[in-house]
Amino acid sequence: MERTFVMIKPDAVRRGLIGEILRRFERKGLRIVAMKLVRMTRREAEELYSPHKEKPFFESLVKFATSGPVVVMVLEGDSVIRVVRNLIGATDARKAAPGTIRGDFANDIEKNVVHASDSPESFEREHRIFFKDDEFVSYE
Ligand code: 3AN
Repeated sequence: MERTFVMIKPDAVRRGLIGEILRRFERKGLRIVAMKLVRMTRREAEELYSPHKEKPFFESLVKFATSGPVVVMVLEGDSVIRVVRNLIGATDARKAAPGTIRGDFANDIEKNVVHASDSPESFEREHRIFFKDDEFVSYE
């Protein structure tokens, strides 16, 4: 079974959207196998967004990610990386399809409500920033 790392960003937490976003993952049949509310450190944000280190928006992104609490989680399911990317919609929320999380709840490329891994390699790197192996819970 595949796993993916998901983060509910500070804009969504601030707006009271945690439940709404989790509801969409649960009703799709994805299983939450680890989850917590954290205030990310600057170091963690820099590691999470390290592929964008050279981009002009990097500093702004790190500031935003550390501006308030986030919910980090690991979801499990068949093809879950692709499935969650489809559920959240395009990076630029102004172009995200209606019915997707970003399409329905955001209208900005930076404050776009949710992050999810885009590949198994990203999942490996990203989830290790926040979770140890003994924090996963298996259940039927
Ligand atoms: P995604 O989150 O859809 O995988 P990435 O990995 O390309 O998108 O970008 C990571 C984050 O960087 C995005 N969620 C968004 O907040 C921010 N970002 C990406 N492109 C831009 C941009 N052109 N201007 C500002 N922020 C951006």
